[in-house]
Amino acid sequence: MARTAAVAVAVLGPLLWGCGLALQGGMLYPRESPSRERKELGGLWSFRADFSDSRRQGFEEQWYQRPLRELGPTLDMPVPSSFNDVTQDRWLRGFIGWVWYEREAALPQRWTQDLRTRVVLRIGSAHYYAIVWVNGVHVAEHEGGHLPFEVDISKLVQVGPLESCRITIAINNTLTPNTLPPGTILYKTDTSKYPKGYFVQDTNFDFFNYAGLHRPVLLYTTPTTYIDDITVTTGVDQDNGLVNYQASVQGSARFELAVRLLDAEGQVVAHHTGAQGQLQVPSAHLWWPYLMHSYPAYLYSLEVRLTAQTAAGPVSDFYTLPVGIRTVAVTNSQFLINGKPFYFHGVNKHEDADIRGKGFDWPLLVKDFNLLRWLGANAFRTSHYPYAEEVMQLCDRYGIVVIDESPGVGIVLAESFGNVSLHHHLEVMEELVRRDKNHPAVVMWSVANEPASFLKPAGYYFKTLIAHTKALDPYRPVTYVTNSNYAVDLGAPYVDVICVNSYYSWYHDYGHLEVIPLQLTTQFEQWYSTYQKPIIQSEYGAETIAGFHQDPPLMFTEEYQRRLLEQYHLVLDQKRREYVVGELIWNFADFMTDQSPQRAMGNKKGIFTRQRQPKGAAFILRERYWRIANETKHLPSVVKAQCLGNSLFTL
Ligand code: GCB
Repeated sequence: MARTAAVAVAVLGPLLWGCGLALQGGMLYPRESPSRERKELGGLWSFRADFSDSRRQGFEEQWYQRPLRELGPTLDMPVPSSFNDVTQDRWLRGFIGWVWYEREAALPQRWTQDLRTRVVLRIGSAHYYAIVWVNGVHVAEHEGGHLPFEVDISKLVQVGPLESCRITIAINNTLTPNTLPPGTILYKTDTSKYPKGYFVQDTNFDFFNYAGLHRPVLLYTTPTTYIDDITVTTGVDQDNGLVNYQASVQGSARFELAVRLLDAEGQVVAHHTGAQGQLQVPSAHLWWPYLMHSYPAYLYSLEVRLTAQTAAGPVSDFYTLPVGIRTVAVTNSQFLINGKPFYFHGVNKHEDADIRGKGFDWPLLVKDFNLLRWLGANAFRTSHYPYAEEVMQLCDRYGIVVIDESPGVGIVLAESFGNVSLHHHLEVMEELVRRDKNHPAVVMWSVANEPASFLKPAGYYFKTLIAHTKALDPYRPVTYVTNSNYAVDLGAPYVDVICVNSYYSWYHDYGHLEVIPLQLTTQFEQWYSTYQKPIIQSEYGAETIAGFHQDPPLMFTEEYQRRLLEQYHLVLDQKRREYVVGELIWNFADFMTDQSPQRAMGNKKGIFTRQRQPKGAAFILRERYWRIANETKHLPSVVKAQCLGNSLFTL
């Protein structure tokens, strides 16, 4: 963004720096049930960006007090979507500061009149800092652009005859050294070069800082006494599946809980009563990753039924949680799922597409999963922030294993390793684990990507962050992704798996593909001899403009991308027999970045274009991933035959 306006962070300060909201509530994904309803608030919202120099006009004029359209011009803005690419306004595309969203929501009569109903407003993601008002009353604030937050608005809507309510959300996309990801507002003060008040947002990450209401906004109901949270962990004892559950209830201390576990055919296989317990499932179907079993991604349903006595009479609440029974473990050279060695052959993704930016979109999501399965990918990393909950649900259903990453990307300034940042980072990990803990697909947490982990405070920072994450979830390994030198990575002693990014023959030794085998071998051997931990090649790749061809290969052509991959694969094929447990290509698809001379309309390292069409490299990887899947010997013979015959495989 470049615009003459004295924004800024100093002025926004009191609102931006007030992090430290204690986690409240379990944040169970809103599902319909006999006791719960939901109402999507997607569609067109009224929208206005606050272009005033101070960016505070909206607060000064209290834009939340009256309908936005009564206070000035508004735009139609689709939700969910980023706002940046939807209009023809170049200032809005790069806008930094507060934008305002508003819409009226019609309310079913029962919601406003039945005082035993609890009405909750849930926002899937508002990037980056959000303040929410309902009918002009301040109800919530949230810091962080990639995780959901919600607020009970029953008291505001149960106030006599009311047919609708007005929801106003102000969102600020400014990134500071203490946000996640961090950023800096740079004021350009040389008046011979820049107009007065000129500033830009500087960041240390390689994707466009899209902003807006990126994920579904919805209202849902529960009874006033309700199931607030469920935590499930699973184990395997010989043939028995073990499902440990713990449920928490809000609204009454006098309640009973009954729990049933149903198999995929709807048959009850175990039951229990009480707020916690262990269900034993004889001859359990385990949750296996895609291509590792003839019936991958087996899901049971955990039905939780609450009955409570309240002053207003008896109340019931029902919630059903999908459950996959599986175990995860790490040795010094293997990653084990259900006790069997698992090799990650997959991709890194981004939430990114034309027009909608980071906005959630079902057609795009289903297309991406179809491409992953076509490719024979069994895993991806949520580079570089948590993805929508609906993505995690599809991973559970299709058996796509996930390395679930926090938005800790671009932590390079000393200030971003201080206590304020660390405190926020710990809180974000709490929000992430709270949201994703029950997904069988999630097998590892990644707390950061490419931090300056050679800086002195990084040792304490990662020791604390990883210990905290393990305390939150003792059942999953924890890592962060490094591009550091193996000898001076101060966080590496604390991770369970070394995830390393490298771009040989791309960011150096331009064009010299022949040096890759030596350099990559050295990389693996040095990391392994220093730490004796399993290693994942968590990024590698080459910028490739679809349709550029040259043989012998030159950089940016499809041929170069293919040859570079092949050089990496020579070494990966040796080392995966030793201690390398995975390879994730950078990137699944081309994606938008800030403008710079290094980026031609975004990052083009995708094996698919931004429109999800394959480049030549996609076919190389497809052949490879299916071949590796075959080697594991778990693949059912019919799938094997299709794969070996290279016939078009669709599931
Ligand atoms: C990296 C980063 C990723 C970039 C990629 C690249 O190491 O983790 O965010 O996009 O390199 O293409 O340079």
